[in-house]
Amino acid sequence: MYDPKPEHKFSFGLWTVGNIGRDPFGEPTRTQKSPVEIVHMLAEVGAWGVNFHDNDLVPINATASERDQIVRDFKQALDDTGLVVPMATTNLFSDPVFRDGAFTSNDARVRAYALQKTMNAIDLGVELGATTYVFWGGREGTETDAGKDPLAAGKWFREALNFLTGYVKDQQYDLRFALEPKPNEPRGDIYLPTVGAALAFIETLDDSEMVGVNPEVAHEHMAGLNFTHHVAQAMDAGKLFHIDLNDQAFGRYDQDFRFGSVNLKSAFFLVKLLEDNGYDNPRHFDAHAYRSSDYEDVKAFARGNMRTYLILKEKAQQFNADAEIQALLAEITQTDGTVDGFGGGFSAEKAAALQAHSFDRTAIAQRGQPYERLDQLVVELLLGVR
Ligand code: GLT
Ligand code: MN
Ligand code: MN
Repeated sequence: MYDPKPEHKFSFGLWTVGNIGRDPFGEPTRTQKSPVEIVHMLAEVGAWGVNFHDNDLVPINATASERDQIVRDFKQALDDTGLVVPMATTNLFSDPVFRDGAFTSNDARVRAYALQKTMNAIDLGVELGATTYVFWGGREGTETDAGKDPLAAGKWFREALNFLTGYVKDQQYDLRFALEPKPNEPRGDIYLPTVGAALAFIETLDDSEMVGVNPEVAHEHMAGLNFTHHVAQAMDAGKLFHIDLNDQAFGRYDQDFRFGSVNLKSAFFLVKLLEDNGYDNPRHFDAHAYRSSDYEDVKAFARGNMRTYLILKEKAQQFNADAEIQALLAEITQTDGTVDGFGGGFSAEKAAALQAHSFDRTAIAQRGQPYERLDQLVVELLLGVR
């Protein structure tokens, strides 16, 4: 009953299950798998979709004929397995040319090259079926603010996105953009560090209706923030085009752990938010297995992400059906009807009536708020004793 199905839209990047366990201190611990092998591995564990950066699939130095062969083989693997490509993105961070950023590099040639590389990568993504295009600006930032004007950087970033939505429209592609914020790493500070910053920036774009966000659990947690609240704000704005699910201890580097492996309770409230509100875009696990894992364990990792999500989804249904929990919620939110007339939009009459209304502040402050009881019920639900 916790088996993944296509309707769950569970996806993985080639770079997630394909992660070879390299870190800043150590060499790879797993051998490199080809994109075709990774597609088959994802099919074996029951995933629905596979995402990629241009260079996860086509090496940066590939010739045109090598590219075509790689794309043919990849399409064949998709056909053989039934996997789809919901999302694609550009690697604008690995090559040394991007050491000072891509769209926000101080070097105009780098900014132009980043546009060229992204247009080519958009073509590749669309050719393979992608309808969401992610922008994670890992190198868009600084170590020292002595060398880059943050206002100029914001202007360049905006110009780049305006150029690229123009390109998508000109090509008549069915493609939306999703900006993925992160506060730092690999840069000392990354521009547009949080979901809120990205949402505000999007409203300044020429084609803002084509641009949403791709929030990642780990990235808001790195900033010490409540991920669920940020996702809710994105949903409220109609901008939750995609989501990167994983987990992360607060205050650490970007750990990209298996979904639900660290902060189970936050994971529960996140799944509940998504499921209660009919989220229907891809659920991407942007995570990787521990460096100590072999590929059998990588498969266990991949299955674990999806299984935990589905278990939490069931727990959310249980929460909604639990009479005691619902009674407490009703008690917490119940009103006595005395202020019903003040809700909704402004009117001069309402304002006058509200100003004339007398509140028994002391009585209101004494009303019970049984959040301890409620939270303990959630804990017991999650611990499986309810
Ligand atoms: C990189 C990053 C992720 C982004 C990927 C998309 S690449 O692994 O840490 O959070 O989603 O560029
Ligand atoms: Mn991450
Ligand atoms: Mn991510």
